[in-house]
Amino acid sequence: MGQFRWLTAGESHGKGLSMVIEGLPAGLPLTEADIEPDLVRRQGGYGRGGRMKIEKDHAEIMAGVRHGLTLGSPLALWVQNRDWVNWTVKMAVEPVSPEVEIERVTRMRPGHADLPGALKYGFEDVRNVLERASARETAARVAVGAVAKRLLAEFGVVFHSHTVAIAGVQANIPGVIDWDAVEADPVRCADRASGEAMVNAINAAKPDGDTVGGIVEVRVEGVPMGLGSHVHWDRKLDGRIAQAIVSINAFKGVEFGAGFDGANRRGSKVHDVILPRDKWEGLPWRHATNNHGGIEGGMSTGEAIVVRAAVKPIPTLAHPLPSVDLDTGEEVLAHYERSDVCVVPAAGVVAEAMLAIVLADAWLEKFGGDTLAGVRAAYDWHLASLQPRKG
Ligand code: EPS
Repeated sequence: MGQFRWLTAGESHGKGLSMVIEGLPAGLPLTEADIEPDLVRRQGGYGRGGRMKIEKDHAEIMAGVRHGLTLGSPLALWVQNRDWVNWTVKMAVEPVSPEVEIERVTRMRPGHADLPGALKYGFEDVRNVLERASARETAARVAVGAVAKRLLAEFGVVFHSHTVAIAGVQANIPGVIDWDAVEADPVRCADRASGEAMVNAINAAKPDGDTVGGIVEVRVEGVPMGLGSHVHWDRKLDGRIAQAIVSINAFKGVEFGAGFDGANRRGSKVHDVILPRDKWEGLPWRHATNNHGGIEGGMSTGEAIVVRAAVKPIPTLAHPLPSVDLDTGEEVLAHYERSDVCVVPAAGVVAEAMLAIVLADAWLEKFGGDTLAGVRAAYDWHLASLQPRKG
């Protein structure tokens, strides 16, 4: 743990987002073009608000790469906020003259960080909380996640995500998913008819000034058996993934494989039979099914890692809920600026990024080395070791 270390900084309407990653091996091919596609994917999805028309996220590599290869030194990234030009006074870094009146936010939004954040940090202006609590920060996570994916791509690890539900509309998930169709779908749904119904649900919420949440699923192929560990609680791969996923803004739940549904079945209908060697295809030690979602005993099994997560409706409502004023404690309507009706399609991309970060960390813990060649040698040795013990 802590092999792939990273930090983000940045306020939603500040100058931009800064990221530092420490622990990448030297010699990994990396360019800004490797990060771009996920930033574009995160900005899309039906139901976003006006902000996404302003931003055009691009991650600039400020340090850690020379001539297209990582140096083993910290990688520094920068994503500019295009909206900053509209906030230079309200979000000025330097003190502003007392003559300039800065309108404070005091009408706290239920469901946001406003109330506990303002009280905990002693603020009189809720903006000091909401700027950092904003999901703008997920752009930083996606940039870091794209770097993690670039490392894992060297070993054939592939990430996908899709929308399983929006506003209670459940997707009819096909047995084999056409991932290009998911990327082309306005809500990133694997079934067009279900996606259409989801779009209708978003359209129905908008005139009511309301928001909608949903469920996303991430599938990761190509992770070998043996990442994570059974020996201690904080080394368990599923525990680490759960923490990372639930740390994403508005995420309220996570499940692996059969998840909550598995809790209602008998054991014989949940546990995945281990297949004998004459049935292994490609990988060693295959299972007949994947209800375990690719992780058993806190370790990857070699099957696809399948994680689903619940995303609550975002709390900034155009028709605000009743709330309380920070100054007076009296009832008021909650603050409203501008917001999204639905962020579920983008949430899948963010969940992919967090999963990639945890897997890159676990990868470097198991196969770590100062150079990409060293990581590859440890990986190759591990794969070769995954054989029946006798014969
Ligand atoms: C957000 C509110 C909206 C979103 C924002 C998250 O921003 P604004 O307040 O500028 O309208 O668009 O998301 C992003 C900026 C982004 O890049 O995803 C919030 O309050 O959480």
